[in-house]
Amino acid sequence: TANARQFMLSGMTCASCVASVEKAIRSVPGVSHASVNLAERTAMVDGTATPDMIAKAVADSGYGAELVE
Ligand code: 9UX
Repeated sequence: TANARQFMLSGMTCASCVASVEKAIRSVPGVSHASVNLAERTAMVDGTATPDMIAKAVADSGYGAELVE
């Protein structure tokens, strides 16, 4: 997809964490699609939101996200 970015996530234990992280990422203005993979501890995010905005939203929810360059 256009402008897809991948993040490595930390702090997720269960499927409810996945829902929380997805909700946090989807709340960021400019995010058009976000999906979290619990097994791989990754998030794929589409849209115009900056990596910093996404990382901050995840951190504010109690988890960690780092852009995979
Ligand atoms: Mo599951 Mo995640 O009981 O913060 S919601 S570990």
